[in-house]
Amino acid sequence: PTATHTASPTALPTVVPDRPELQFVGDEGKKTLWVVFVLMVIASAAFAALSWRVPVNRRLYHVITTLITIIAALSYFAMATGHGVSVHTITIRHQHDHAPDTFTTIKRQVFWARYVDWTLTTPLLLLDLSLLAGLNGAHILMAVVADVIMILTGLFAAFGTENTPQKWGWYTIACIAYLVVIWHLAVNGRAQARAKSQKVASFFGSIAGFTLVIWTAYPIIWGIADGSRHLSVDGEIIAYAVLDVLAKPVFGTWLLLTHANLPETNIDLGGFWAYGLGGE
Ligand code: RET
Repeated sequence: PTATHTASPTALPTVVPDRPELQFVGDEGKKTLWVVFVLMVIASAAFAALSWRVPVNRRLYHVITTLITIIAALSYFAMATGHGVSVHTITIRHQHDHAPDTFTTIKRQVFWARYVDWTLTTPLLLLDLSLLAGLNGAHILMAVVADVIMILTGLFAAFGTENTPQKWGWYTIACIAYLVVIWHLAVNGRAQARAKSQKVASFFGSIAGFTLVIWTAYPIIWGIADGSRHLSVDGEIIAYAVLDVLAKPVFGTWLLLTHANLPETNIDLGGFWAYGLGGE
């Protein structure tokens, strides 16, 4: 019996990797990145054009929303041209009953440009929603900081080392930060919106609900793609592309068109925003 249980390199079971060892972007992924870049440019131009039809003191949502798609366009340009990406080496441990553990390595591209984009655009999206609800400054600041923590710790998780608490530890912290964001919007935001008017409350309920569904898909995609590496790099690009188009251009169009017909959503800015405008 001892002979059969002696681990010798030749007796090791052949390791058949269940995931490809090289995970890089393909043609499908590259094409998708270019398509989304173009969509973000078109959305930016459309939002800017919409803003010219309203006086400056009613352009706050237009400015925020246009910045969101401009930043996304820049990030997609970077990714489409091969910038903002690093190769991450992942060591996978295989456990065997009667032999020492074996290891295989995977090399996978991680597009960190996304996290730069999200660090800037998700706070702006939250600002849109917070202003719509009429959230106060204290709640807005806490929601925005929790959101930035969520994205940055998500970035650390993406480059975390396997088989250490790094990866899933950071992921857990990011999820907790996400819950803080949801709490601010779902509980405080909803209460504030209700205090404004019935129409604002009902619109906020719809667009914040839409946002909640779309945003929640991101950590799920992350878990399948960057977490367990079961989604190819192209699959990941396509999944995020669909979500990004819904979260930015579709969200923005809905917000700006509704705002145009719902005067209660307007924020009285005064101060520096309208400085020099006189009575415009
Ligand atoms: C990560 C991974 C760590 C856990 C969580 C995440 C959440 C990301 C979200 C991203 C939203 C992005 C949007 C982009 C706009 O186009 C970082 C994926 C919770 C919610 C709305």
